[in-house]
Amino acid sequence: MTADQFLAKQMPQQQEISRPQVMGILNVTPDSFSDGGKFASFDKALAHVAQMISDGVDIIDIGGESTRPGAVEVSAADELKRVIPLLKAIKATFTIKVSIDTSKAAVMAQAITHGADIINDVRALQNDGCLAVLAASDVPVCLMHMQGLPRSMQKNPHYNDVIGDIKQFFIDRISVCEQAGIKRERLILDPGFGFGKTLEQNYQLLAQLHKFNDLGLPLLSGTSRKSMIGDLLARNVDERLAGSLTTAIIAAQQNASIIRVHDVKETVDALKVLAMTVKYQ
Ligand code: 7PM
Repeated sequence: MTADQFLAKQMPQQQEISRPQVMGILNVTPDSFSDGGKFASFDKALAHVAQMISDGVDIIDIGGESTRPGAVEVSAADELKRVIPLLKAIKATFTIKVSIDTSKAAVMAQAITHGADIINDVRALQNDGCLAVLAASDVPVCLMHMQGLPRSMQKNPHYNDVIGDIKQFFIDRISVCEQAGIKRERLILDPGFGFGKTLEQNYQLLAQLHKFNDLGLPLLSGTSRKSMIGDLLARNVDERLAGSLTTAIIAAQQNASIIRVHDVKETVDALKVLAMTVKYQ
């Protein structure tokens, strides 16, 4: 399946104009920053999924490894324990696309076996074995850009040209994927807001997201509740909704295909309002 086929709505409602798909974040790590502890248990996670579906989510993103700046690494065994039972339960209970946020080949392989619809890798398949696992499957994969590693990436981000450097990274990774047997049509690109970028670099990327459209692949934008909003506005994580919605709209206006968010209901509303204006442009 190509990423575009994956993203195509099966039967668009008559009044529903095209809008990006909303990816709802389901964090299952105990230390996840925004929903910390709140959805830690299995039942609460499933209840959160049910709520997001009722709020209009298109894809559920399950993250088992905290990628927070400064985070420590999690073992594959721990990640598998957190992610796979939840994936199985979601697939058994609901009809919804599920994305697995992982950088580990073993987790990718198990996730694909148990019905994951997309692999979301903040390390863009650079870890050992990941290319081979994806090549043996046909699921779409999101390649995210990150400068440095979570532990230290926010220390001193540097680019010659933030758009140009990230675009070159995408071109290189697309080529590596194709050589490994992963068709270009399966790829989704994500500039990785907050992953080794200053506040100014994050906003330049957001303003110029459209410059990645010439690569001809779907774009994913993930800014929800991030420091680029909190630091600009001096807001705590639970006070970043207005900022997050604004960034979602700015990304959608530049043809982003997937918007990754915590606040599904509000984002779907905002995107519906935007979509209603698109036909008159
Ligand atoms: C703590 C801090 C926990 C930051 C989690 C995060 C992205 C992602 C994440 C993204 C894609 C978050 C991040 N961010 N995957 N995973 N794109 N594709 O804010 O921007 O959710 S983790």
